Amino acid sequence: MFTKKPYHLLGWLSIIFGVVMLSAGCTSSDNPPQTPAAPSGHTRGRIGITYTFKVLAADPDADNVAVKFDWGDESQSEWSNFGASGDTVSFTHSYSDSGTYQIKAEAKDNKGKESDWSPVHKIIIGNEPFYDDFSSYSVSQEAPFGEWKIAVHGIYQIEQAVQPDSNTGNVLKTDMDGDTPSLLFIDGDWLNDTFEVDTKDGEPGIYFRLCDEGSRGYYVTKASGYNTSLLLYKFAGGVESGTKQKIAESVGFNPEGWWHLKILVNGASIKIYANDSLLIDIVDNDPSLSSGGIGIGSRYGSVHFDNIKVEPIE
Ligand SMILES: [Ca+2]
Ligand SMILES: [Ca+2]
Repeated sequence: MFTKKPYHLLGWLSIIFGVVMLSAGCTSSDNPPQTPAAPSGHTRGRIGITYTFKVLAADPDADNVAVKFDWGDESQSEWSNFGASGDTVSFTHSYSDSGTYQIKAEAKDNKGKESDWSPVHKIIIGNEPFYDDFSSYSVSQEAPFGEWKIAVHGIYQIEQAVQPDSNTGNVLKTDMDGDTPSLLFIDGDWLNDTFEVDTKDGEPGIYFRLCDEGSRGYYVTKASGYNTSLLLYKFAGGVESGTKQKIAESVGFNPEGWWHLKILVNGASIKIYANDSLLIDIVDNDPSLSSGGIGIGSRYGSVHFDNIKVEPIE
């Protein structure tokens, strides 16, 4: 039919050409936002507590972007307000049941184009125990791995070594970055619990009730050299340059090789056992540090860790 009426063919061709040009114009001027990276935030929490999760949203055309979260409990957030491309957007959420939830986010630009869903961030709700013997990582692997996140830059590497049980296996070696103490942590929210670690060498930092992404909390360390003691500090404003306050000390503590630390926190009571001896037993009533995460790192020199265990007290 077009051959009989060539002017119709020309008309159709010009329409098709116009549509192709129009859509080419659209795709070059409005691409969807980049698929966001997995949201960040707590990996462990408790029922009914509100936690903050963050995601960075960016658009290749530098359009303003809004973000929406899927909380993994069959609920989603509203879209956020539009903000500048490259901004980090925060949302809060609480869970009403225990379980493991997969949190993801998507972005849309102010022209209505939506990104794909991000990879998921997992959170375990319900005051669950935690255990890590580092066997699930590969030798020479460096943190972050598993649920461990870096709060302060340093060296965190899986090594093969003789473990506390005398068998050869994976342990974690942490070291300082220049003069700065290192801190690797689990962004959990345990209330009352026992926290146990095996450690050897150097002066470890063993942190508990960590809040604000590891920037404040308690830590235990061992002083070696001229003074040998087990020390308990409270710190705020980061372990690198913030304030610290010594709240307990047990002198004459100088173990050889692997030693076992157990911290029992229950309300304001803090009991610290080293190789099963109760060395520190104090009450520190501080409502701003009533729950939080755990951490390990080097206060001085190179330190080894194995068999990290947290068990909530019901
Ligand atoms: Ca765009
Ligand atoms: Ca191990």
